[in-house]
Formats: sequence, structure tokens, C-alpha cells
Amino acid sequence: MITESNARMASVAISSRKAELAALIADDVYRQLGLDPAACRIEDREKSERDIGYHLNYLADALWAEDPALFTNYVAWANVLFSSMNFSPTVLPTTLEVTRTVVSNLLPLDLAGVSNDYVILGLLEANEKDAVAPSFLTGDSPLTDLAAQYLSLLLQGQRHAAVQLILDAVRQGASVSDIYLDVFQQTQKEIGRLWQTNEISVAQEHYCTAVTQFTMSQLYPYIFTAVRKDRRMVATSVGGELHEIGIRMVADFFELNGWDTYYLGANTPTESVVQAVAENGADLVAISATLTPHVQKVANLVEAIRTMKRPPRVMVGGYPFNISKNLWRIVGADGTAGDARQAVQTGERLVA
Ligand code: B12
Repeated sequence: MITESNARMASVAISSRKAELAALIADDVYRQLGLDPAACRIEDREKSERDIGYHLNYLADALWAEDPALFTNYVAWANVLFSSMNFSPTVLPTTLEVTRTVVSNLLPLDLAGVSNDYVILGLLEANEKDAVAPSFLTGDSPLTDLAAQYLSLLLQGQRHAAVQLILDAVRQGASVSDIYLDVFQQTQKEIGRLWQTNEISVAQEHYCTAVTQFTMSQLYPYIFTAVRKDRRMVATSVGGELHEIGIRMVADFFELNGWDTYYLGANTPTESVVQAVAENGADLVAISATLTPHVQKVANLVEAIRTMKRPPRVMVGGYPFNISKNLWRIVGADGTAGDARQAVQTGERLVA
């Protein structure tokens, strides 16, 4: 039986003993795979403990949020990643099986039970032999072909042609919001998938992302034209979070809808966000996190905003919030939305 407090306590226990757990798990995994832990290279050992540390982070965060989906989604992702890196298919299941035992042995019985339940669910994903990450460019949007052409130009390193393709589409009547969601968002997700499946390099991913940010800027003459509403929003990614395009899209959609936005970009420290919220007299704060291990920082930021003299409404979103439907409540926010278009609907409702 999974109880709220046990899951939270298990999360804290795992986080606080992460290094110790990772070392014990690595030792046992080596043995199970027929290797001598004492004979392996230091670099390999460090990499193993780092990867196990990531698994433990996601396990602890899923327990903190009381939602196993945050862990199983991560394991499914890691399964595809490991297979594209040609890891033996036994590595991930063995690591999780050992994690299950080591964590269970180290935690008090009631906490071990809940952690055990979560790891078992992760093991089901890890044992999925034909794990694939399907393409994001197969949707039924009329702009799917345009997205495929745009991506193809990006992958050929033809940024002038890529930007031109989008500007032409907008001049011919495509709406900026559709271009954002059906071309840029889908292309970014596809780039992530291609990186995950080892089909493109980190450099290619960086190049594509940079061109998309540039192309978004080229569309600003179409964005900053709406009749103003005398509504203000501060938009930011939480501290440590380097993903910023999603929250930038959210801010741009609010601009398109007549709001004045103060967009802070990636990795903004809590105190700076609070200061910006106060200075701008924001009606609404939009906070983004892409990595699940940043979700507790979102909760801290929401809490800091709540202590302000006149706190605005708070909306949160990003990858983990799209996996775990109740997570926005757990971090103490007033609402969430799955994408930039829905974010405007939620925001308008929250300040109405
Ligand atoms: C570009 C990119 C990067 C760039 C970001 C650069 C930048 N300037 O933003 C860089 C290189 C920094 C990066 C780094 C990493 N990345 Co990265 N990245 C991506 C990529 C390819 C695209 C992100 C993006 O632009 N998405 C498009 C936007 C529009 O989508 P979105 O963020 O979901 O936003 C929409 C909604 O979620 C929602 N939304 C978002 N925020 C908010 C906020 C509110 C309030 C609301 C209401 C709604 C909302 O509305 C948005 C618009 O519609 C993704 C792939 C993906 N699937 O997204 C991987 C991805 C997110 N990264 C990933 C990883 C693993 C990493 C790294 C850990 C890699 C590493 N080993 O170093 C690091 C972590 C860095 C860090 N500390 O944050 C994984 C995450 C996997 C997982 N299970 O968590 C992904 C999914 C790639 C993959 N398929 O493997 N990354």
C-alpha cells in the first residue's frame, strides 16, 4: 500500500544517501555482469556511479511527487538511450534489479516497500526489449510537411534557407502560433529524439536549436502587434534549468494575446525571479522545468512567490508536468497547461 508520507520519506532517504547507494549498487551490478568491481577503470566506475545517481534522482523525485510515472517515463527514455549507445540489453534491468535490493536493504521496512513498488514498475519498462522512440513528425497537422522540410534544411546546415522557408510560409498566410507549435516545437522534439537515438550529434542539436531561436526572433514583427490588455506576466525557467524555448514560446503566445511579458530565459535564481515579479507588478508568473530533478526547485520558487506582499497567480509547465497530471498541485501552483496555446487559456482564466 503506497501512502503519501512513506513515499516522501523514502524520497528524502534515497536523496540523502545517494552517493553511498550508487557505490553499493555499482559494486553489485559489476558482479552480476560477471566483472570484478576492483579491476575496472576509475573512469568507467565514475560513469557507472554517475548514471546510477541519475536513476536514483528520478526515483527519489517520483517518490517525492508520489507518481511512479515520472520514474517509468525516465526508465523508458533511458532504455532507448542505452540501446542506441549499444549497451547490453541486460545493463538497465540488472541495474534496477540491484537498485531494488540495495535500496530495500538500506531503508526502513515501510519506506522500502514503497520504493520497491516504484522500482518494480520501472523494471517493466527496462525489460521492454523493442523500445523505440517514435518520430514527432508524423502528426496530422497540415504543417507536418513544412516541419520535415525545415528539419531537413537544418540538418544540412542551411540556416538561410531554413529561415527563408518559415518567413515565406508566414507571408503566404500560415499563422505564427501554428508555426510555433506544429513546426518549431515538433522539430525540437524530433531533434531531441534523433540525439537520443544517436542519429545526430550534440553539435547538430545545438545548431538546430540556435537556428530555431533565431527564426523565432525573425517572427517578432508579427508577434508584438496585438492590442494591449494591461496584463503583465513574468516568464522563466527555474534555476539550473537550461531548456528555455518552451517558456519563450509561452511568453510569445501571451504577447500575441496582448499581454506585456517579462521573459527571463533559462536558469534564473529564485531571488531574481521574485525581484522581477515585484518590480514588474506581474499578474501572473509562468515557471518552466524540463528535467524532473528540477521540479522541487519549482516548488521552492512557488513557495517564495507565495510569501510576497501581493503574490500573483502562478502557472507551471514543461516536460514533467506533461507526464504527471497532478504535479502542478503538488508544487503548489494555481494551474498548468500542456503547451503554449493552452497556457494562454489557463493564464486568462487564472487572472479573470
Ligand atoms: C534543445 C535541447 C537542449 C538544449 C537547450 C537549449 C535551450 N537554449 O533551450 C541543451 C543543449 C542546453 C540541453 C541540455 C540537456 N538536455 Co535537452 N533537449 C533539448 C530538446 C532537443 C529541445 C527542447 C525544446 O526546445 N523543446 C521544444 C519546446 C517548445 O517544448 P517544451 O519545452 O516541452 O515546451 C512546451 C510545453 O512543455 C509547455 N511548457 C513549457 N514550459 C512551460 C511553462 C508553463 C508555465 C506552461 C503553462 C507550459 C509550459 O509549453 C511549451 C510550448 O508549447 C529536448 C527534446 C524535447 N523533447 O523537448 C531535449 C531534452 C529535453 N533534453 C534532454 C536531456 C537529457 C538533456 C541533458 C540532461 C543532456 C546532457 N546529458 O547534458 C541536458 C540538461 C541540461 C539542463 N541542466 O537543463 C532529454 C530529457 C529526457 C528526460 N527523460 O528528461 C530530452 C527530452 C532529449 C531526449 N529526447 O533525450 N537540451
